[in-house]
Amino acid sequence: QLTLKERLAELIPAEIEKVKAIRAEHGKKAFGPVTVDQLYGGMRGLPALIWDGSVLDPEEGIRFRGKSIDECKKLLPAAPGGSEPLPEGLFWLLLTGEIPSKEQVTELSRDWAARAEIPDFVKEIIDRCPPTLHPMSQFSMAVTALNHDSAFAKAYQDGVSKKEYWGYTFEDSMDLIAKLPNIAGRIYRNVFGDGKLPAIDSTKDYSANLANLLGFGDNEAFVELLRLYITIHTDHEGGNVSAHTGKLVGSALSDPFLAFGASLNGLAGPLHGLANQEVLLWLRKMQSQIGENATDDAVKSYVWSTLKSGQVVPGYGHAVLRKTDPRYTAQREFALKNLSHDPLFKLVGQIYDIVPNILLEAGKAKNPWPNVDAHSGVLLTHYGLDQMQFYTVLFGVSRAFGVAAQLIWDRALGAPLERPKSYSSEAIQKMFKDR
Ligand code: CMX
Repeated sequence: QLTLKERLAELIPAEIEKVKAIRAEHGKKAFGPVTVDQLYGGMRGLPALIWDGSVLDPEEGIRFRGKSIDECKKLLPAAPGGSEPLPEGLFWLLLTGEIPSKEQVTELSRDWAARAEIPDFVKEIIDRCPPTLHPMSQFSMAVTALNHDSAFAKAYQDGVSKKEYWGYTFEDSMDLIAKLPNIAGRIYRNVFGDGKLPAIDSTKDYSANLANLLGFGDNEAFVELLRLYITIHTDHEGGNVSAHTGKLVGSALSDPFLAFGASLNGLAGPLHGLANQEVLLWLRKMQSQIGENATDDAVKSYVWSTLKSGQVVPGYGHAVLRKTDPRYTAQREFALKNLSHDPLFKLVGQIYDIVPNILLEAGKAKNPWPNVDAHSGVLLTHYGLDQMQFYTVLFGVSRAFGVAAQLIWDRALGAPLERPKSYSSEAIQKMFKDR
């Protein structure tokens, strides 16, 4: 059976030809008009990027290489005795468009375990962070520092040919993904525990090792949750802040550690990945104000008070989606199966029945439905991982899979430096003076 790198080496030449042919045939065709609103409005809907790994349909949600979350759950290999998909399989799918065999997935788990150790100086960087420094800042610092050993950066300095870029990017990406559990685990244990970490077990899968580093290795339900969690958080097409940042920074031929460090800083914003922390804070604040078994009316007036004080309802709305996020639904299904009586899960369900109507009535949000972040914290809290400042780190570990896959393909296809055009408001006024 081929390794992932061997299979990629087979696929790349045909893909290069495919892109050449598309550009030769369609290269000069237009997508349609670009409006001034799009320039001022966060480029919403602007066609600007190519990424085959995943595509987001506003109504249906994400598909990874054409496969819905439900299809991935059915098709991707699970751990022995488990039923959730292994994220190793999703990484294979993102990179190749193919479903790997059980053996290929096991080989990836083994490879990542073998690469998991982090350099001593990176351990020291993490250990010297004050526990008051947000885990995401610690995370991005540690990831950036991994560039010390970048195979790509070294090869570039040694004058390697462009044709070889993807191979070094692949090696760095594998190292990056492999080292994240040790980084995340160290941050978690330093900030919330006694700083002591168990060793990686080379016979276990990625999620089992991560769970163990966090102190939940004995809880098989939590391990299964992590497998699902990582799988659904990996990628969300190319334009979201973390994915696009990774691609943008990578386009300067910054190595995968530098590029993904930048992704993490974007993910750390409250309108993006930090929303999973914000949801839990918001729920806890709600409970402290209106009690644990609040009536619908009390919840409604709490939601309105959030909106009236000029804040967003975290976990609701989306820049592209216009329906309930299937990543939310996948987590809800997990909860129904494993923790249906959890009081906080019930509150999340109660909010689902209330918030969309209020957001519609308020009349601003284009999408009143929940996104992925509305649900994840409740599941983690159920198993005892209730330190919400850590939640976005887990999102970050997962997002590395998508960003890495994109970086590898960008280097394989020779993606150029990104450099869109910016305009001044004065130029816009002049340009459209008489139109
Ligand atoms: N609560 C209150 N107001 C909201 C809202 C929400 N959940 N979602 C959107 N709005 C408001 C916007 O703030 C905006 O207000 P202004 O006109 O005053 O600026 C208006 O509705 C229109 O916004 P939109 O076009 O519907 O949404 P955007 O594409 O601009 O932004 C997002 C999308 C996700 C940032 C926004 O819905 C939001 O802030 N949601 C809450 C934070 C959140 O859950 N983020 C996580 C997203 C998923 C992820 O990346 O992890």
